[in-house]
Amino acid sequence: MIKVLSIAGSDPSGGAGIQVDLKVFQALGAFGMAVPAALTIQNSKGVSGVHPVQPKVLSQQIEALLSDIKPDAIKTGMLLTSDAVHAVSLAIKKHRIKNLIIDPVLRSSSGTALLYSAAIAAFKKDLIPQALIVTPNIPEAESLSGTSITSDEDMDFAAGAILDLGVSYVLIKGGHRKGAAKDTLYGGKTVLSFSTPRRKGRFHGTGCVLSSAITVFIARGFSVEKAVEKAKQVVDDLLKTAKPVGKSKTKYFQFGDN
Ligand code: PXL
Repeated sequence: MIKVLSIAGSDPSGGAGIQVDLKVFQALGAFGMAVPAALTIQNSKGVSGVHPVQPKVLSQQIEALLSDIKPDAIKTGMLLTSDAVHAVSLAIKKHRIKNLIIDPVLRSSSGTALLYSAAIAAFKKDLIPQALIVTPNIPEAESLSGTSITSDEDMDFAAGAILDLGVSYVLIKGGHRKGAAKDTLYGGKTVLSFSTPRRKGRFHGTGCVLSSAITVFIARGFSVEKAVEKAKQVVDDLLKTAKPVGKSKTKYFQFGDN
């Protein structure tokens, strides 16, 4: 049995955060676990509020789990506060977690901060160096690297700056740029690009689904290169069947026969 854990925000609408992470874990045949690090108030129209989980409660949730069950891989998503970043960083260090996948969630599509800017320094210093792979989109890569990205060369430079934080791999997701959805993986022997067709519409939770799928494939023992390639294919297949669930046109990923 493959066991995986998500430490991330709660999205009650089921499209992102720990809710969709668990759906991905289930769909890919892993035993999924989830610790909420923060709560969001949201529906298909966007996020209207965020609320931290008390740092002590967050630590206790993680400690209760990790003192009992050893996950084959852990992912983190929305952490919101520097207290949460510290709590997660300490637990990852204490339990010597090697397969750590970080989705460096900074903002929702509607613009709400999902990691406060005051927490970014601790995130870069304490958490990112412990990760096997971090999966920023372009704005997140800009924040983490402190550079701006308008060209492929800028992206290479930003990736170098993020690798310098001490993480082994960085996957920069190009979905925010024009053309095909091209993601680029840095940190291995060569730089690898993965392109899938751009699918029509606005989607909710794409980054969460990608990082959760990577987490399962890493837990199964695939190389980072292969895990990213397989996860990217999983996301592209799910994009084809995504559909709106609420009053907005934003499409949500569907698992099984909905
Ligand atoms: O997709 C980013 C994201 C991650 N985690 C949670 C979210 C969102 C976006 O809204 O709500 C909990």
